[in-house]
Amino acid sequence: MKKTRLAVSLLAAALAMAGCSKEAPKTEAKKADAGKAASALAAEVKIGHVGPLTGGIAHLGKDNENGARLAVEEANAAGIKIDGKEVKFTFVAEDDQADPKVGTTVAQKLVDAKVAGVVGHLNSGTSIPASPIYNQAGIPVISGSATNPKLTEQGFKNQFRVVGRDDQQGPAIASYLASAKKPKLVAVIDDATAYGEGIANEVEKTLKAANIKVLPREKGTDKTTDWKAVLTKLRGRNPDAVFYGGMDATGGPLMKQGRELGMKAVFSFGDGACTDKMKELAGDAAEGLLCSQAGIPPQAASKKFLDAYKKKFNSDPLLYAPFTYDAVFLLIEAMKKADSSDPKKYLAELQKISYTGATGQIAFDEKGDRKDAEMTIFTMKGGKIEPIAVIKSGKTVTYDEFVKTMGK
Ligand code: ABU
Repeated sequence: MKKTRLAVSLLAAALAMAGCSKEAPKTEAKKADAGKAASALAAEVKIGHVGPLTGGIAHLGKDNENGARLAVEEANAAGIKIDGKEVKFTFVAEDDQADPKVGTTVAQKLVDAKVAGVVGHLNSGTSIPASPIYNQAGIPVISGSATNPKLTEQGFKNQFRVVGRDDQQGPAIASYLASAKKPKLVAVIDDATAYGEGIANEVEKTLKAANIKVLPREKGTDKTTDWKAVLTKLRGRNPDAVFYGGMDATGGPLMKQGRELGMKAVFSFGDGACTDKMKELAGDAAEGLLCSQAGIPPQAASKKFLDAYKKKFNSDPLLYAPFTYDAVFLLIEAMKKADSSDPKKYLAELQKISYTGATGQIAFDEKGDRKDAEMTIFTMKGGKIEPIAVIKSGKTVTYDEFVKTMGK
């Protein structure tokens, strides 16, 4: 009896195993079918963003990243279809630490991750050395903040920017300084980066062309926060104005120490130091500074963008977040037009795009620069930078006049 029961159990086990092995191909086939169905429904497209997320200007990197991240989330919510498939955009964020070497390393990392497009880098000093890597890989890159002209002067057809250039921004802030403050002698300082040195050169050129005397150049680095030696030397020459080419992390201490040393000069800056952070870093000394941004002011961006940014991040954009937001949507718009996320196929659409974004009408010239980029001049008033004038196509209007033209 026992033997019979054992034989029955063994037979049942054998049949179960045989059943399993017959069932396996069916399950695998089902899985494969399900996979095919899913891939018809959704395709993953990676969008890279890169900027400094650590170090002295991490607040600016985060602002840029926020703009791009918001755009990716909105695009996913919109259920965009490309080549018949609903696309899931994946945001791949990298930290280049504002360091040229790290910039090239993370650029290669994004290429290896097979991103379809990149928004970044924040700095000209990282964007320029990273650009041949993206060019070699044929991946479209749009910077929302790098302003050194060289970036788009290398003949790379995949490189774009949605802000203006320092050969527009430098003359804009220098001309405004010259006409509003009428300095006779100006000190120019830079942080020895591609951006800082480049914009300082443009400012100096414009001032000299207006017959304004410029003192021999003084230099620091993008890490300098003790400017006392430089400023003590300059104080002896009693300049009417100072221009600093560099970022707010170093520009804030520069202005604070200048005032502490009793300098009465007008302090002026380019976009890297044209943020409310200057008040935090320089305190009351920041009052009255002049500075420029290479685009419309963030508060002039579309209401849709501003409301969504505030809702998501519980703060207002600091500097160029509306531009990185637009940069993501430019990549996606070009993909939609090409009906492909393959960089080889959608690049041509990006080159000829005409798109109305949060920062206005965007089209690129043959170099990849934004056509007709605005330049805005600001002053620090009551602890906030306030736009006072906008320059577009060589014409300067007050900010209030500009806002009227925007219908806001
Ligand atoms: N445009 C100001 C900061 C970014 C840059 O390095 O160009």
